[in-house]
Amino acid sequence: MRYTQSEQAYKEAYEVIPGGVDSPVRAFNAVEGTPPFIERGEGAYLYDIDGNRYIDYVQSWGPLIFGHCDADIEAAVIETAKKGLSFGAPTTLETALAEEIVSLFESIDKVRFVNSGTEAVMSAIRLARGYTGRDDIVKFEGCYHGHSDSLLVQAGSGAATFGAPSSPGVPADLSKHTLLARYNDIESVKSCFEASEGGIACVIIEPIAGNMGLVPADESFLKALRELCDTYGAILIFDEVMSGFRASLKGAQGITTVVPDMVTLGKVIGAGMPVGAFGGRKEIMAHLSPEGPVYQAGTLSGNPVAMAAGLASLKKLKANPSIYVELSEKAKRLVQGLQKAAEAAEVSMVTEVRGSMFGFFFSDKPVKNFDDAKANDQALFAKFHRGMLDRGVYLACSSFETGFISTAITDAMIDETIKAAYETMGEIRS
Ligand code: KE4
Repeated sequence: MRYTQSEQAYKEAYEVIPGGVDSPVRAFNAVEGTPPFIERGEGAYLYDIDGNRYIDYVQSWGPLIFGHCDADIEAAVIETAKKGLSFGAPTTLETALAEEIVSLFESIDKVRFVNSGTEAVMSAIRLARGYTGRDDIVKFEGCYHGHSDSLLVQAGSGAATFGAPSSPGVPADLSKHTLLARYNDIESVKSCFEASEGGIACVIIEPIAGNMGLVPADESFLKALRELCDTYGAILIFDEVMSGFRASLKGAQGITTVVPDMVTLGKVIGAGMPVGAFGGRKEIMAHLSPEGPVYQAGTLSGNPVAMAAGLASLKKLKANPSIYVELSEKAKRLVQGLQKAAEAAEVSMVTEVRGSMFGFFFSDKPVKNFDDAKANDQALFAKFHRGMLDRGVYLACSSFETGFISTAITDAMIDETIKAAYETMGEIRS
């Protein structure tokens, strides 16, 4: 593979955009080499500006479950855009997409659209705090919920469960209201509830974590979390920005029996256009402006072109829910092949699949939380990522991300990917 055009493009981008990218992970800092600059996508493939073609297992970090340039979604976008891009006024497209979401999620009576997952989570946290009158919240190490201040928090010093800023610019006076617990560890959550003086407004969790690699929550843990929130009157928020419409037609809620009080969504519901959403029980959502006192707003919230894209995507998914069986079978075959390729090179690999989501760690033990995830061989992952890229396979550029199968990915492409994995592992270990 030649990357000369991308290398030049990166230099030029770096002059005018911090780090040359508009989102940090795209800089390839966790792996090797320069990020390819993408010219276009088509079906399962990405094409970069050097003319290289890749099988795309990232799909814009999840939104493109039908691959690139899906004809139905493209037609909906073009048809809607011809009527105008934005009005700042209500449209029936928002109602239609809201009705689709409400019809699928038992936990959602009403939903509000925003422009990103970050905005959805930030707004849901504010609503939970406004509804309960409490300031403290609980999140889990290794879960990512976007970059709003209350969520850019890492575990505090010592045994303290109180959060400390994970980024400069986040006031300690704010992050102290975010308590940190360990994923799949209910005792650590109990410690947070006991440590909070003013009470916990909400617990937010990725019920299928996709931002420390793919690490699903144990069903028993989610049940215990539900009970704990009920005991203390705290709101349980499932952040399904990634798992929504990816783990199943109902996200993690199509797999677990636990029902949250609020849900955040994104990615697939915009089909590649900027859309986030937060919803929940009507008595909670009634506190949101203009019905209630908790303020939240957005110029482009519910943008009609974005709504049309999301609606086209959801309608296709609802019309053919067996898609998830097919995508999951492909995901399982892929990770089994990757694992065999690793073992052929005498390297340990553990894998995970949930619906169309897949993950793998270069590790010899199960990954149940962020500490386990951090123990994976990240240097080996970086080499593997580069070797696969050089063989036309575009994997997530961090071992703390999740891979995705789209309907455009064929069995032949899975075979090609597994072959590339054997070659790459052989090369690395030679
Ligand atoms: P956005 O603000 O990036 O639309 O959504 C934030 C977010 C919230 N919740 C979950 C569970 C998420 O996975 C995300 C964003 N996911 C990352 C991928 N791990 C987006 C990629 C990026 O940051 O560039």
